[in-house]
Amino acid sequence: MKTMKNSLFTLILTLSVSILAHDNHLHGNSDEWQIKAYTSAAPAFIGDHATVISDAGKVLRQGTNGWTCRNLVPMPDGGFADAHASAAACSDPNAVAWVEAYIADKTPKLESDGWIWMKHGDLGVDNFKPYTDGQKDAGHKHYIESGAHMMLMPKDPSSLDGQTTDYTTGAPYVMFKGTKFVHLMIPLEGYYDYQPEAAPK
Ligand SMILES: [Cu+2]
Repeated sequence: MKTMKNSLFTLILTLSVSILAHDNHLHGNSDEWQIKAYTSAAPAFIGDHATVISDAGKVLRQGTNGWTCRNLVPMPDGGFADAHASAAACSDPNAVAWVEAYIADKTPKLESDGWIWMKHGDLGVDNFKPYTDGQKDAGHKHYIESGAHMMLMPKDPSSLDGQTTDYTTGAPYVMFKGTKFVHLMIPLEGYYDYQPEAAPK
């Protein structure tokens, strides 16, 4: 009887541990999951040496190359469904200043142009309206759910004046034109995976 109780206890313990481990894996909220998801927004030769910030703002890993990887949208209860939903991004120091300005709704002040890698894409925005992140079904006219891309965050917003805002040609295009958050989107392979109807015909 004692042995049976013991083995039942062991079974229940094993089951709970594996359910918990599975849960973390599915919901993308463990430190390990966050490091993997966020750093893989850049090529490994950058992501592997980058600092990683958790959703809670904690440094999960100190990097050595000046790049910082983190999520750009807040984590929902239970964690992210996948890296795409987290808007994982790896930014150089100038782009970090841009991201902080966007979060705080302040005018970005950059020392030089900044760069951001987003190989997992994100849940999208209206190309002309800041702070429409993830509002896919809100009826925005120029909503684009991005696949893999890079972004150039300009020190001088007027440097992008001559560039197109058309996101359906595959060429680099301007996002948030006429606002303090204007920047250049650079589509990479797979950019239109989440919105094939916007892809070049
Ligand atoms: Cu953008």
